[in-house]
Amino acid sequence: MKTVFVLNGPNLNLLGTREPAVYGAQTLADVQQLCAQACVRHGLALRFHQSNHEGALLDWLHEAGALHAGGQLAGVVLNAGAYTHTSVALYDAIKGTGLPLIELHISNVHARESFRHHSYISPVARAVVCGLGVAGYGLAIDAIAQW
Ligand code: CA2
Repeated sequence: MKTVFVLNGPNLNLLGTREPAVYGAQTLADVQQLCAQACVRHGLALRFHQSNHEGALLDWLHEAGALHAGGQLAGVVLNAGAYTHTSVALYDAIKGTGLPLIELHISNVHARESFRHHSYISPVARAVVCGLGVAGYGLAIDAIAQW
């Protein structure tokens, strides 16, 4: 059974507690459940994580990279939060490991502040899902299951 990593960056632990107009009312636990259901549908194992620390995200990307090298990875869904717009380190990790990865944003970042329009992840992502709310997580896993 191949594994899907779903990685969530800074402040996404606050999902469902504030800014419901932007991010919706569902919590990160709801998102984890939605991802687990999508993985069951496709016969995939799930690793679901959130951290407010860039280094933790890097460590999980490296772990996913090791699984990828061993042919045991289905793909990665990464919502890097604000690190999307700042992190050369995440760019380097994804590029260096050759990870098959979908960049995900709950909100439509292009309809928001201009500092959210640039992404260090997009050039090294296979696809970008943005603006579909938390439903995007399930759709991203559906896409990975077809790779
Ligand atoms: O739309 C997305 O998924 C984002 O990746 C979310 C990030 C933001 O910095 C990106 O530009 C777009 C922020 C996550 C913060 O999540 C919160 C949720 C509820 C309350 C406060 C923050």
